[in-house]
Parts: sequence; structure tokens; C-alpha cells
Amino acid sequence: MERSVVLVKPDGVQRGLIGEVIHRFERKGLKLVGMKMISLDDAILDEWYAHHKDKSFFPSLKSYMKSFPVIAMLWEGKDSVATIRKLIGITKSREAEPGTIRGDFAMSQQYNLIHASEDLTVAKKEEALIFKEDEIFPWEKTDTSHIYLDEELKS
Ligand code: 3AN
Repeated sequence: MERSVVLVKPDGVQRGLIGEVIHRFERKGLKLVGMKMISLDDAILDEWYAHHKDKSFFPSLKSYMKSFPVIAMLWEGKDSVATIRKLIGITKSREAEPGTIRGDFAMSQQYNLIHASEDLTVAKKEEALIFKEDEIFPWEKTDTSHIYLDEELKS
């Protein structure tokens, strides 16, 4: 099963949307296998947003991400990386589809509430940056057979 890293960013924490995010992912059938509040620092952010380091918004993005703590979560599920990207919506929140988290709750391109790993390679890198091995919990979710067909679990 894939694991995806999700951050409720400083604006999501300030706006009281931590529970809303968890609620949506839980109802979808995803499994929460790690969660903590952390303050991001330059070392993590330079690595995290390395692909944006030459963009004009990079300094502002970094100071925003450091401004308040974030909630980091690890969500597990079949094809969870792509599925979660659909649930969060596109970067420019005011144009994000209604029904997505950004589409329903945000207006900004920078203050867009939530981060989710872009692909599986990035997800693995982000997981290693944030979570120690003993912070990841491979618990058994007993309703799994009601969420997936047996064949889906095998493939
Ligand atoms: P996403 O979070 O949708 O994967 P990325 O990876 O393109 O988007 O950008 C990372 C973060 O950088 C965004 N979540 C947003 O906070 C910020 N960002 C992206 N584009 C801009 C922009 N044009 N102006 C300001 N901030 C931006």
C-alpha cells in the first residue's frame, strides 16, 4: 500500500481546519499511520521545496511555512498518493474544483491550506524527512474488507 505525506499548513492550523482534513481522509477510507505537530525549519524546507528554490515566491513560501507549526500526517491506501492529490485540489485555490479541500476552503495560491506528496518518489523522500521509524504505526484497520475488494488488495 502506498503512503502519502500530508501537511496541514500554518493557515490550515490557524483556521481550525485540522479536523476537517482528517475527517475527509478518514471518510474516504484512507488509513492514518502517523501524525504529529512540528515546526518546519530551513533544513527541511530547503529539501522539501528544492524544486522551487529559484522561484520568486520561494522566500515568502519558506517564511510562511515556518511562521507557525504544521500538522504532518502519513496516510496509507491503494494509490493513495494520486487519490489524495485529487482530494486536495489544484495549487491556485480559488480555481480549485468545489468538493476539493482547497476548492471548498481556500482562495490563495500560497495560503492553500494543505500539502500532499506529488508522486510516490517524493512521498518516500518526504516520509523520511519528517517521520522516524517508531512514529509510523502499521495497525490493522478492521473495516478494510469493506473498503477494498480482495483483488484490489493483492494487486
Ligand atoms: P502543490 O502544493 O499544489 O503541489 P507546488 O508544489 O507547485 O504546489 O507549490 C508548493 C507550494 O508553493 C504551494 N502549496 C504554495 O503554497 C506555494 N506556491 C506555489 N505557487 C505559488 C505562487 N505562484 N505564488 C506563491 N506561492 C506559490
